[in-house]
Amino acid sequence: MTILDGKKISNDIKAEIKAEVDEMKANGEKVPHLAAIIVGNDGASMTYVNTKVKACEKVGFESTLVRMSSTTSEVELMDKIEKLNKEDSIDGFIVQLPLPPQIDTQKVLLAVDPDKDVDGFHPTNFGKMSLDMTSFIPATPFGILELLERYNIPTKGKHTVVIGRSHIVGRPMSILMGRSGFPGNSTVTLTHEYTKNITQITSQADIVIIAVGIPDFLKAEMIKDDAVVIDVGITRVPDESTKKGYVLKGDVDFENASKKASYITPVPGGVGPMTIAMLLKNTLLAREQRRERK
Ligand code: BQF
Repeated sequence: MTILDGKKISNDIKAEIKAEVDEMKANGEKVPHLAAIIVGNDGASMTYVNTKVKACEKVGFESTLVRMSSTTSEVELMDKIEKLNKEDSIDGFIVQLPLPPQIDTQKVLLAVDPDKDVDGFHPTNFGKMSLDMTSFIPATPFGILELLERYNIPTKGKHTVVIGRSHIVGRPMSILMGRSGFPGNSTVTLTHEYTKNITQITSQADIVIIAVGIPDFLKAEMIKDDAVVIDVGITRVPDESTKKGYVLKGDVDFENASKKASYITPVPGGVGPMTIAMLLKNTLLAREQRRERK
């Protein structure tokens, strides 16, 4: 069994990005600039967005954090998005999810300029991705592709089972694994909460990608010998014995499934760090595309 070391690979990617930024600087070019809007002060969301700002610093990007109160109206948020769309110094920006209930997330994501949509959540980018056109690929699915590629894990003709149909992970992942090329060329099954006899399906999977947010959902008994297991879950479970007061739990019963799997991602240190690295990658691509356009 090989552990897919997302922490290490993400550091490799960050070093590659930093080298490109250093070259941009040496050539007197503008460096990539990422902005993030966070609405409210949810603990996990603040952690995520701070991780992103720190990652920008590490690779030499400029970053701007826009903090808005939890009582922000949809109109106020839309105004801010319009400003970032127009602001020439910003190459890409994200709206940290989830948003408070008074705000319509779909409407907000539609307002982001697709050329600055480094999260790849705008329908234009989702459509382009589905049609094999150049687009921003959502950071988590992009990170999973990158892990499969860098560990040279065969995907052609394999049966990939994706568990969970979220717009951010499961749905795009199911599309990407079925595209032509590597990683891709998989036969894909997308399962969700109404799927009957899920064990019968997962037992036939060469690759299982799970993103449901339910700790220990995938048991060793549900996978076949030598399956590749990608765990996207990152649930905070209260734990008084730790400094933070919680531990991160994946969707996979790692202790037992790891004995059966050929490759498996840990939590933490698997897919999570890859998400951050690929957000940076998308921001670098956004800068390069904007540079070419003018
Ligand atoms: C790690 C996210 C659910 C909802 C909104 C490193 C992250 C997580 C784990 C991280 C996530 C999850 C992010 C680890 C960003 C991934 O070491 O295992 C990094 O920061 N993530 C997000 O921005 O919004 C979310 C999950």
